[in-house]
Amino acid sequence: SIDATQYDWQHFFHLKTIYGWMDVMAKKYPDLLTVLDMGKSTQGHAIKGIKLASNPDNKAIFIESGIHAREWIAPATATYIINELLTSQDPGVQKLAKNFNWIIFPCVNPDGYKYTFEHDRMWRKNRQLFGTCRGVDLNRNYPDHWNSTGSSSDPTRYDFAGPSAGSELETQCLLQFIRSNVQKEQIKTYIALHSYSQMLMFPYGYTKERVSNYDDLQEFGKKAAAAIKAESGRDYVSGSLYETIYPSSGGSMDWAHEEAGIPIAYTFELRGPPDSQDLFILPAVEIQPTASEAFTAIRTIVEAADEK
Ligand code: ING
Ligand code: ZN
Repeated sequence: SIDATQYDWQHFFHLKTIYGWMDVMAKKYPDLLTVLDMGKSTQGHAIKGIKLASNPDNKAIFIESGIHAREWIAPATATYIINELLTSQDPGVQKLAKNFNWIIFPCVNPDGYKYTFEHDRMWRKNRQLFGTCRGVDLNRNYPDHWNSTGSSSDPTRYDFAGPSAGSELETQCLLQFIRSNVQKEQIKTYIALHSYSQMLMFPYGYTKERVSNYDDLQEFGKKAAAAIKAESGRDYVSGSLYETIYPSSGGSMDWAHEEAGIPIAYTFELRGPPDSQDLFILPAVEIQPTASEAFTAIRTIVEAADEK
């Protein structure tokens, strides 16, 4: 086990260190923080998260990160947000921690994440075995217009959608968690964290048709991008996923919006490195500013939606 001083936002950490830190924080803030477990991955690792709850009647924000193993900035950003919500002296942040409950799962693909530390830094998928190759792209495996566009039926590909919709244990854990908690916890906002591209995207991924609350999501996204620009000078683009990055189906965000009925749903693409051919390898000095601007964007979206 670790103590809290061994965790920071100047390094990227192994899965077990992230989990150890969550346990430490839950011990330190027993009235606010609970460690959650949504079930086990293909290789038997627990998928752990936290719930920060000041009031059982609050509406909740759900954050998922690390669905793609190599995007290390995503889990680091998730733990940064947990820490800010618990320790910030900023009255605006304290208000968000008090008026909303936060359910955050930093690493929803633990097998893949572990593999990027131990064997292949550029691994993206889970580690399910298919004959001689491995891995489903978990962000193509969700049961919403599954494998209809921007995904592959070929297990050797980086964007393999899996043998069927929702085939993967990691997907099933998340589906079951959201299905059984969305009403009870009043989850109104769903954020998925990825890298790299500096984008704030909302549904749909599978079609260019406009989602019913397109105007709201576009407005909140634009406000969030402006808030990032004011904070760090970085340019983030906001728009529907289909029109902003590329058409793709079976992503968690489309499912969360369409089937789970969570109205406010975004996928963030965080920073890549300033200049490098390996765009997933962000220098650790970038963790703090990247995580900070992502949290600013989330604050902006949550506050703008709350005012509507
Ligand atoms: N981008 C995302 C990907 O899964 C995405 C974009 C998000 C597609 C949500 C579909 C649904 O490809 C990265 N960088 O992973
Ligand atoms: Zn990704």
